[in-house]
Parts: sequence; C-alpha cells; structure tokens
Amino acid sequence: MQRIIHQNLAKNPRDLNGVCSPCVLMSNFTHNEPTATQPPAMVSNRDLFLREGYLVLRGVLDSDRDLAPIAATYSKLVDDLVEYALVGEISAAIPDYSTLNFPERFATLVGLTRGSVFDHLDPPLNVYGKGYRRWPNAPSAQPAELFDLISHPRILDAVEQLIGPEICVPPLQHINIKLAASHMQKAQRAERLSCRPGLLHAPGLGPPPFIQAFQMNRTPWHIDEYPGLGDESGHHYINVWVPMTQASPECAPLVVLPRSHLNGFCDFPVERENEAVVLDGQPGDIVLMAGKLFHSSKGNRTENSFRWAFNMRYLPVGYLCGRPYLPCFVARSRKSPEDQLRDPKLWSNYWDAALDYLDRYLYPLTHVLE
Ligand SMILES: O=C(O)CCC(=O)C(=O)O
Ligand SMILES: [Fe+2]
Repeated sequence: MQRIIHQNLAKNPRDLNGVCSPCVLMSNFTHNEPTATQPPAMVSNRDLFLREGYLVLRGVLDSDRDLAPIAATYSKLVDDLVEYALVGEISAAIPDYSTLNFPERFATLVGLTRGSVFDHLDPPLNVYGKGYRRWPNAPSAQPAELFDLISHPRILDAVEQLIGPEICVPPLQHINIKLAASHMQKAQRAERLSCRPGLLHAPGLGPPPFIQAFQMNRTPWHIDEYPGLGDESGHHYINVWVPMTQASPECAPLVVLPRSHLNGFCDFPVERENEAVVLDGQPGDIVLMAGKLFHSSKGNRTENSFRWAFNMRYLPVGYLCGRPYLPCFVARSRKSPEDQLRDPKLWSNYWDAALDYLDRYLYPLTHVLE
C-alpha cells in the first residue's frame, strides 16, 4: 500500500530547514512505513497540489537505476557534439579536454558553439528564437534514456494522482545545467578558440539562442503554460522537474510562489515575492508544478558544483498543446493501452523527422521571440 508522509504544513514554509512545504516524503511509492514523527495529514496529494500549485516528492527515482543511464548518455553526447563541432581531433584543438569533468566539458561545448548548442539540446524552447538553427545530422539530443525518464512509471504514477490515468506528453521537455563561475571560464576559453578560422564546422554558430541564460544561469520568474498556436485547452499542464544533481540553496535551487497558479494568466505579483519558497532537491526527488505556477531558479553561487535538471510536461489525453508540429505521445492510457508509445527509438525518430521537416519547410511559430 502506498504510504505518504506529509511534512508539517508550517506557517512559514522555510521553517523546515530548507525542506519546503507542501513537501511529501514519498521515499517509495509502493512501500516504506512513515518515518517522520508527524502523523500523516488528511489532505491528499491532489488537494495539496490544487491548493498550493506544487508538490515535492522525495525519493521517487533511484539515482543508480534511473538517473545514471541518462547522465552517462549526456556525458557521451557532450563529447560527441564537441567532436561534431570541431574540424579536427579534439585533442589537437583542446589538449586538456580528456582531463575535464562533465560541467567543464559542457562549458567547453557551450563556449565553442557560442551557446547555439542549446538549439540542438533543447529545440522545444529554442525553436522559437530568431537565431534558431537545426544542427543537421548531429547525434540525437532526444536519446532513448530521455524517453525512459519522461515515461518513467513512477513519474507517471505521480502525474496520474493529479490528472488521472490518461496521460499524454507534449513536446516540451527541457534541460537546464547551471554552471559555476569556474566552469564558465572554460566556456570563455572555448569561445575564444571558436574565433580561430578553420577550427569549427560551425554547424549552428550564430547569435546565442535567446534563452541561453535561462538554461545556464538564474531563471527569471515565469510560468510554463506558455501559449503555442493558441489552440491549447490549457489549464491542466503539469510540469515535472527532475534534479539530476543536488540543487541546494547555493546551487541554483528551484523557487516557487505558492498559490500563484490560482490567478490565471497574469504578470508576476512582485508584492508577493517574499512568500517565495526555495526548494532543495536531491537526485531521486521530483517537483510537480501546475502550469500557471510562477517559479524561477537562483543562480549557482558555488565554487565548482553544478546543478543539472530536466523538466517535462504532462497533459490529460485529448487536450491540445498548441505545438502540433512537434511530437506529442500517449505515455499512459488505462482505457486504450495500445495507444501508449513504448519504443524510445521511435520517439527519437519522430523528433528527427519533425525537426528536419520544420527546417525544410517552415517554423509555424518561430522567429517571433527575440
Ligand atoms: O531548472 C530550472 O532552473 C528551472 C527551469 C524552468 O523553469 C523551465 O525550464 O521551465
Ligand atoms: Fe519553468
């Protein structure tokens, strides 16, 4: 039986030593007795979510089993993209490359490509930018492991508690890697290299994508239910934020404004900023947010730690997401299980085909944002 421990709903959510409210310790969805001294509250996850606009679930995923494969895939992807960008051997251009750790290699990739690697890594966001360019034939940034994370049964269980068992995944997954100043030095070094004639194939070089700071630095207040074509049914978006590394108060924590989802589309209520709640996050935890919840993230103030998170969106099946030109799929359906997409390779191929098509023909909504 599922056991859920509700942390005290403290008057001041920050009373809880950095553990926010509403915070649900869900060390396992299917087992584990409550370990906290507080009695389980009588309010359901769904009620809590509807009221506050967010929910923190602890220990939903297993770092080794669920997160390590995707971390390994992205580590290789970064190397492959550096290789893709460079005309010659990596070691000739960047002799110490093999000694760099993941955030330094990632910073090198960002610097070499002057940020435009985000066009490739995160097309759902950057496809809107004026400077967006498709990276032709580059190693896929929609790998099978990302599909596995998006359709992870435990994440879907959590989403199901909120929107029911007919769940579709709109094409809105994002990657955010928040680097420390020391990593950015590697990015600057690589950016200087990128000016050397003949060093790069320059697959996507151009002005940095408009959203680069959003993905690498502090993220300003925003909501995720951003309109697409305007045909969305809306109002039921769930964003699931998945930290791959620790997000501590110093290391780019997510910050939410509780209950701000209740106000519909509106400007950020500056006068309520002091009610913001800083969320810590460990690998394995997930944070669910309502589409209209205002959230942001603080910058990375550490010496050399980095914070990496994915976030993805979920909608009840049948709701429009305003982005018919990118692949949407049914992740869970109790009514029609045969509709579920189960093949990660097919998902990757859908993305390749959609992005190639857009590149060749049109960008229905792009080039509208600076
Ligand atoms: O990971 C973060 O800092 C937040 C990112 C975010 O809010 C988004 O991608 O919509
Ligand atoms: Fe967001």
